Parts: sequence; C-alpha cells; structure tokens
Amino acid sequence: MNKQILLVEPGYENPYPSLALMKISTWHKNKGDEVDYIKDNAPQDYFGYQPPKLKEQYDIIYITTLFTYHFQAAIKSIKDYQSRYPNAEVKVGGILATLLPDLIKRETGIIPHVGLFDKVEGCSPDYSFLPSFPFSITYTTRGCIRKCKFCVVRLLEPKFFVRKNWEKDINPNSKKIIFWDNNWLASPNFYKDIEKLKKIGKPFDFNQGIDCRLFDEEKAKILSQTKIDPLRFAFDNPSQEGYIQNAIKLAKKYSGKDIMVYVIFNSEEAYDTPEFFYHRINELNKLGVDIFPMRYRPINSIQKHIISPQWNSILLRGIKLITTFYYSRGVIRKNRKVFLKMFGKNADEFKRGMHKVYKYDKKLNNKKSTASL
Ligand code: B12
Ligand code: SF4
Repeated sequence: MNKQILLVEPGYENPYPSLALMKISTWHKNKGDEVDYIKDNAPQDYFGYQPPKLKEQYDIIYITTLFTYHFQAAIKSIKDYQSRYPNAEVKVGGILATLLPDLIKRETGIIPHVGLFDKVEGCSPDYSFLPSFPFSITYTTRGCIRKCKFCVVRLLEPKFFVRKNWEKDINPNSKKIIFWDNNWLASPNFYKDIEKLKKIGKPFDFNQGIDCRLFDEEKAKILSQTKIDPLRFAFDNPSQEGYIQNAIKLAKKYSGKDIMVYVIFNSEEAYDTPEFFYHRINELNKLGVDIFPMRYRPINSIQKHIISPQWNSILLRGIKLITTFYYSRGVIRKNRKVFLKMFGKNADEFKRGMHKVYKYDKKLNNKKSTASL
C-alpha cells in the first residue's frame, strides 16, 4: 500500500530549501508514495511555496536539520510533530543531527540518522514544492581530500567520491546551477564536468569555493571559457599562502570574471589571529577581489557566537559593523582606498580602528536607548 509521507523543514531561517528533503521526496514518489512538504514558519515568499493541508495521519515523518546553532528551532519542530502525530514514525537526520546525535536523543527520545542517507544520494531533487525556485542545486562530488580541523566535512562526508550523472538534477526552467561541492577541483571528472557544463549552457556557481592549491594555468583558461559566475576561492589557512595570490593572478589573466574569496576567522586554530586575518584581507584587497569574511561557527556545540582565544568581542563586533553597515551583505568590496580607510594600513591600525568603531557604536546605542526611555 502507498505510504503517506510528511517532510519537515524546521522553522529556522535558511537561504535555500533543504536539498536533503527534496531528494527524499523523489525517492518516496518513485515508490508511489504520497508526499507533503512543510516549511515551519515559512517566510512570506518562500520560492512560491504553498503550505499543504496537513493530513490526519502520516506513516513516516522526515525532519531534517541544518546548522548546529539552529538547535532550538529543530527541537521545537520535532516535538510539535511527535505530539501531533503520535502514531507516525518520526525520523530525524541532517547536519545538526549527525554532529550532535546525543543531544537530539536527550531532548526528543529519537535516535537520529547519522551521516549521508545512501538510498537518496542518487535521487534528483523534487523542485515541485517550490515553483519559483530559480536555481538547480546539485554536486558532482561528496567529501573532500583535505581534512581542515575547523571544517566539518571530514565528519559528515568522510569519503571523497564522485557523483555520476549530476546533470539529471538540473531543472530545465532554472536560471542558474548551484553546486555544493566541497572540493570540485579534486575531482577526476573535472574535464568531463566542464564538457557537460558547456553543453548545458546555463550559468553556474560552485558556491563553496574552489581550491586555490589545485588551480593552475590550464584550469584558469578552461574556466574562463565557461559560464562560471563568480569564481570563488578561500584563504582560510597558511597552507594557501602563495597559492591564492597565484590563483587570482591566473584567473585575472584569462578572464574578467568577478572573484570572491572566503576568509574564515575566529576559529580555534593557533594561526587564526587578528594579525593573520588582516594579512589575508589586505593581500586579497591588493589583488582587487571581493572578500567574504566568514565567522567560524563551532561544530561541536549549539552556540552560534563563540570567541576563540586569539580574538575578542571588540574586534569581532567591529568587523561585523563594518562589513554589514558600511559595506553591504557582509562583503568587503575591492576599492583599495576605502579598504585602507576602513581597515588601516597594518594590523595595528586595523585593531585600533575596530576599537574605535566599537566605541562609536556603543555611544550611539547608549544615546538611542536614553532617547527611547
Ligand atoms: C549548502 C550549504 C550552505 C548554504 C545554505 C544551505 C541551505 N539549505 O540554506 C549557504 C551557502 C547559504 C551556507 C551558508 C552558511 N554555512 Co553552510 N553549508 C552548506 C553545505 C555545503 C551543504 C549542506 C547541504 O545541504 N548538503 C546537501 C544535502 C543533500 O546533504 P545533507 O543536508 O547532509 O543531507 C544528507 C544527510 O544528512 C541525510 N539527511 C538530511 N536530512 C535528513 C533527514 C532524515 C530524516 C534522514 C533519515 C536523513 C537526512 O540525507 C541527505 C542525503 O545524504 C555544508 C557542507 C556540507 N558538505 O555538508 C555547509 C555547512 C552546513 N555550512 C556551515 C556554515 C558554518 C555556514 C555559515 C554559518 C558560514 C558563515 N559563518 O557564514 C553560513 C550561514 C549563512 C546563513 N545566513 O544562514 C557549516 C555548518 C557547521 C555547523 N556548526 O552547523 C557546514 C557543515 C560547512 C562546514 N564546512 O563546516 N551553507
Ligand atoms: S578544503 Fe574546504 S571543504 Fe575541504 S576540509 Fe578544508 S575547509 Fe573543508
């Protein structure tokens, strides 16, 4: 008999829908089951999503989880559906569940699914719940050949492997393809993928970045002939020193594409100091690229805002204020003059500047709160 399936995306804020649930949906629909998809607290326009009329009964309820700091929202959804559907089999999985399974069990009594769900890995996403979603989402590989300590991929996807036929995940109506590969350039299928991408002809974005240590003249040339937009790299740790500068120079030699570089900071690594942060953003700004500073989120706790031993709240607040209020959407744009004004000519000026911004903001906020009393 066909089963009644409910897929639940908890009520946290996330820029993209759950690819995991979209795959699980296809898997069940292929078996002839009926599937409803619910996004708790869905924003006003969630890609044309219309909440379904929930049924009296479901056989299986799949609840996904994403960032560890979404813990409260995830637990709330799990408990809500457990009490609303006491006879259903409630399954929980995803990134938070994989990283902190004991916490899920303690709060809800459910032993979550840990790691990838092999049966659905090969399924294409079901885009039908989100009629105005403008993208196709896929990945050509899973895992990563590197094991950076601050990154959780080594725990979520311990094996690096290639996914065949990713092209079947493409929604013909989509405007752009978004790839969530952790390290595409490590793929033995890189050249085959390029051929497929040229044939498909849509713009595409490897939005987790590509590895500057594996980027060379040939790849720069080949990528310049594709619709990759933008080109994203990362300058996270000292092993990328020299490679990132070289990759940017090569990319610029062959194309005028926008370049964006992620810079993680505030991790617990000994090298992750404010001085090294300044060094990285200064190097990148000198090379004329956009920078996306990315504050480290702990991978083994539900806290969002930790302050690592090398950092302090004043510097972190200063970076946040400048990148969100002076620049926009967290991106340090390439203008050199503005950069020097905002971040200074060296690490000492940078630190002093952040203190000034912090104090100024505090004064402003104190004034505001007195005014509102
Ligand atoms: C895509 C992605 C994003 C997207 C958002 C995703 C979304 N849906 O909105 C974008 C690019 C915006 C993003 C941003 C950020 N991200 Co991010 N992101 C990812 C990424 C690359 C893939 C996640 C994904 O969807 N994979 C595809 C699906 C199919 O896989 P999956 O979810 O694992 O699901 C599988 C299994 O878990 C299982 N499963 C899932 N659900 C369920 C449910 C049931 C019931 C069952 C049985 C099985 C099951 O089945 C699936 C198939 O095998 C991961 C890294 C990674 N490789 O996982 C980082 C990751 C999740 N991101 C991370 C971080 C830190 C961030 C940022 C906070 C970074 C920052 N400091 O700014 C920002 C947050 C921005 C914001 N405003 O929210 C960290 C999370 C760490 C943590 N502590 O939680 C990760 C793990 C990266 C890392 N290298 O450490 N991210
Ligand atoms: S190279 Fe990137 S994806 Fe791979 S382990 Fe390091 S941070 Fe994670």
